[in-house]
Amino acid sequence: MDQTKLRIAIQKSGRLYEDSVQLLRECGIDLRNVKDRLKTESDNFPLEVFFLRDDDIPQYVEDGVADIGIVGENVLLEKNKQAAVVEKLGFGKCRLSVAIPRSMEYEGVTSLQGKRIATSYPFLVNKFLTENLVQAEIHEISGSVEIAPGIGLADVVADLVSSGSTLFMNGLKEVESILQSQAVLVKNSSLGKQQEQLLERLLFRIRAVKKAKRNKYVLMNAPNEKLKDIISLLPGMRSPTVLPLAEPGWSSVHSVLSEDRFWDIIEELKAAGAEGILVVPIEKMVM
Ligand code: PRT
Ligand code: ZN
Repeated sequence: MDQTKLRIAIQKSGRLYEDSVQLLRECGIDLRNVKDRLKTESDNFPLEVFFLRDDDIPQYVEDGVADIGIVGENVLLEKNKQAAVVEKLGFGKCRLSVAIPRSMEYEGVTSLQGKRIATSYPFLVNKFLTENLVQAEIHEISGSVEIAPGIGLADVVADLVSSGSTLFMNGLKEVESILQSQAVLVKNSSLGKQQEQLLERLLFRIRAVKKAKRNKYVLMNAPNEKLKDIISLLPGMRSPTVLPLAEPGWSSVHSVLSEDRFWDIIEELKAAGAEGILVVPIEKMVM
């Protein structure tokens, strides 16, 4: 086997597949033949990609069959394997929650005492119950957990939720959140030196892509007499770029804005006299 390659395990199909492949592509890593393959290699980065069921990824990374992997924190923690989180990736966000029939009385976790809980996450649910000193019966089922109360298999469920519409459609309501989850990059605990170096290169790119997504490039026209006020509103990487326009008395101001205060700042810029504001996505941000 070629030791100079970094081997990454990603989901073969499902909710994390598209975002995982897209992230690698945004990192400038060419991946061809990704459809219905067990593995593929990149031509322009020493990366080998294994396509697996998400449940198997923590084990593969713990065993070192893959050096790194992309998996949901929910799966990583449920499997309880030795794979360290190196980066949160910002997609696949969901929570593991306890949900009960809408008609059931609920006065806090003690209401779960003696109940039958259907879940695909027995380890995490058991931990939650233990921490809360509640005894309940866990029924492990692998899919369609939300129908369990309706068919009499369980009293309540603990399942992943994102919009909440699946619970709603099944007459359930969320009462406890056990875990907040998103996709993470994990690594084997004893990577070789070359693999560590390749991982550093990959991480550098992932961070540049993530940072770019959180920021926008903004261009606007400003009358020169208002420049001082406008510039004071802009954070920018160092300071904004100011260029004269063909029309005397006007300038073009360029800056980078982060999404947290984006709309507030745009409104303030308008109020301060900026015109023709253009907002452009940024592809990569290397600091
Ligand atoms: O075949 P494989 O085993 O690889 O895939 P899988 O079927 O086990 O997993 P998949 O593809 O469904 O999900 C992969 C990962 O996506 C999960 O482990 C989570 O980390 C993440 N994720 C994010 C979700 C959700 N959001 C999500 N909403 N996984 C599942 N759901 C399900 C949930 O179980 C419920 O049935 O979607 C339904 C609820 O969605 P809402 O929007 O109605 O609340
Ligand atoms: Zn799975």
